[in-house]
Amino acid sequence: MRFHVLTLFPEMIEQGIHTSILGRAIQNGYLQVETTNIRDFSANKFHRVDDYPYGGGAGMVMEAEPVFRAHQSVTEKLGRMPRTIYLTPQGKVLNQTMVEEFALEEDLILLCGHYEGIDDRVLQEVVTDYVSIGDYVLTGGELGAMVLIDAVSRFVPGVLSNEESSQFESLQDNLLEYPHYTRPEEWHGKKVPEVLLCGDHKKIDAWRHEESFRRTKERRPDLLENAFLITCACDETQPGAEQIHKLMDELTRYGKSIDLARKKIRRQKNRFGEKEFLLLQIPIEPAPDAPVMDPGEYTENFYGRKTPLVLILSGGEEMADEQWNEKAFLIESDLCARGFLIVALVREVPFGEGLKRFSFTLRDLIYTGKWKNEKILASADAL
Ligand code: 6GU
Repeated sequence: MRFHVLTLFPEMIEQGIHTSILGRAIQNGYLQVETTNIRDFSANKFHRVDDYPYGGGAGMVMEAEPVFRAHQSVTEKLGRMPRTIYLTPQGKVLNQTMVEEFALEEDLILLCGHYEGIDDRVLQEVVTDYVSIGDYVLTGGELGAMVLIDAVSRFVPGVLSNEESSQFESLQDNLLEYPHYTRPEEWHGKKVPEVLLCGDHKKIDAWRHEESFRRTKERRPDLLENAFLITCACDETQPGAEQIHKLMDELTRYGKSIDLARKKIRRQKNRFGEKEFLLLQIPIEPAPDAPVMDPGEYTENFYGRKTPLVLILSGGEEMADEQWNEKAFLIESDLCARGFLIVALVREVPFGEGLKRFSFTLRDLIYTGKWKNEKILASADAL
């Protein structure tokens, strides 16, 4: 992955990134960080890049032209227009989902401002994303760019070694990580929790999940507002079951799964609460070899209590749009009547890169609470 930083203080970036894990990743060729000094593109013989603001007021404003030329020098070299992120307290506050999404890009241009900001006209022309690193004001965008580079690089293959990359990260599932312990077993009279020594991994996982929850409640109760236990329910005998499990792996580490192919499971009552999130995949048309003949049979014992639901209606490729919509509407209405809130309606879980993108869309929807205001309606290829 390549980062191209446009800045008035390239030495600040250079000094920051050549140590530790990032330094190693750059040496090993997994990352490239190039800086471009905006001052080199000044049209002025004194290399000035700022001027007084129109309309008066305090401070100086960075001129449009040097920023534009610096940006152009990068895009011309690349022969394309990569995403360009302007680091500013007026941006969207960086979170883990955004970080992982940025990590999918081949190149990112990071634009750092100074003084009171940059002439808005050049921002309108080159910037695709406005990003802030928190609700406070910094003297310039460089520290923001470095924070972003560090966080994004962790998701670039090869940057972290096996020991460094953690499958269980703080903030997955909107929960903080559980506490960690290493030798000795007793230190300053404090013992390592017994359960960690028992060797029973199911028990250990359950304990860690509880501790994560306890910690989050104590330290970041705001995160719990949008923390959900995700369950996926699908007919494991039907095509697409594998895709939905892949999707689950992208969304959560504490997910549950219900196999609707099992008669016993369909017959028992399945109740879901407000703090649960359901991914439900059912065929819109009964397949000849399916264990049930009507989509409704899959969920007749499902009950929600304002439980958000992502509905995947698979199959039905030969159905006319009108017929499809009618059928989908009936299934949706039935689920709504049973206490579910439909957040998204999808025809199929996408494959490959599309799956990743879809999972980011869902994560953004689930873990930021956006699902309360937006509903996504899409076929897989539209995502
Ligand atoms: Cl990314 N830049 C500046 N200048 N101030 C900030 C920021 C970025 N994020 C929070 N405050």
